[in-house]
Amino acid sequence: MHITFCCADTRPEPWLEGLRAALPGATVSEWRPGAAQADHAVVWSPPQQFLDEQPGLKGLFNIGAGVDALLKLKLPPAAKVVRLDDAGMSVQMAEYVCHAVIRHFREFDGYEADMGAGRWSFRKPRTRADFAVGVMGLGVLGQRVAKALRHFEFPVHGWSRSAKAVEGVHCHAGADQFDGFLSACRVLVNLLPLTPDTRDILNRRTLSRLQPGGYLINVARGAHLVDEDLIALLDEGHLAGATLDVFRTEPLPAEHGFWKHPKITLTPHTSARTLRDESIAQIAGKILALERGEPVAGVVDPVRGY
Ligand code: NDP
Ligand code: OXD
Repeated sequence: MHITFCCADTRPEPWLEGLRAALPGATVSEWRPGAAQADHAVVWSPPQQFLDEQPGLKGLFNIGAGVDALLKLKLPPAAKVVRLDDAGMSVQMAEYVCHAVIRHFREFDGYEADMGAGRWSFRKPRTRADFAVGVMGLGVLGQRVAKALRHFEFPVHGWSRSAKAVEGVHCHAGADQFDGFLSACRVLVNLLPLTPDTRDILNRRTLSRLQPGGYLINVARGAHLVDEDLIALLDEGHLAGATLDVFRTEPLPAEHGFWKHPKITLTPHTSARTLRDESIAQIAGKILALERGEPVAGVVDPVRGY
């Protein structure tokens, strides 16, 4: 069996060594133009030339959870596209989102500014019940985040395409229940995949439906958010703030209005990093399962887009 590796912005050696150790019977090599046909590929943002030269691939293993960039390319006809299914990302996402929600709810930025200015001043405790959190996307990451938020006793709502039952979470589903979901929430967390249905979904109309003093946490993809609508709602005062980890253009261009906005907290697409060892173990296990003709989790439906 031949495994080829073609991942942008990723040092190949540790991945190649890890895959060789996990798949001792396989030949594992970094792709170069003109390389021989492989059986499976481990990829992140591969060039179209790679896919064109590997028409016989049986599996394309994306070393991330989101496949929006991959699905824009013309893929080998028989290849199953398989995304990372947690692989250590959900606990990171839960940490990140809970941190952002608590930082906002407990007004830690305000305390930091006060203490920095030598002011010993208390703020009135806020009521948790007034800070219902809505999680858009109740998949692998969204469910973990929703459950983590419940540990801190926030009211939690979730929204997905198909109906779900998650203990302690008010679940809403489908386009018909979207507006009701939004108006039940004050803090909104986006964990949707980027698809034609979800592009630009965070816009003036939808964000205006959040309760006054609303707060946005976008950890999914930059193209879910209409940037200028967010800035307008922050400046008009309907939204109190936002934490953004993902952007339409990454790295975020130096001139972008998000950088210096006083109500926006930024991180550089780091909320849930791909963990190499966990990812290699998961991908190797799935390659072996596919070779045995067994089903694997995380196979992408190219029509649905996730
Ligand atoms: P999943 O595929 O497990 O979950 C996706 C969820 O979104 C599902 O609940 C799905 O509904 C729901 N959904 C999809 N389309 C719609 C729609 N049109 N309307 C309502 N709900 C919809 O994905 P993951 O949880 O693993 O990952 C989510 C996203 O997080 C990734 O696609 C990626 O973009 C982003 N991500 C960001 C990272 C970062 O570092 N910032 C790291 C990792 C991921 P249903 O359950 O009914 O199918
Ligand atoms: C992912 C990501 O999709 O890193 O996994 O954004």
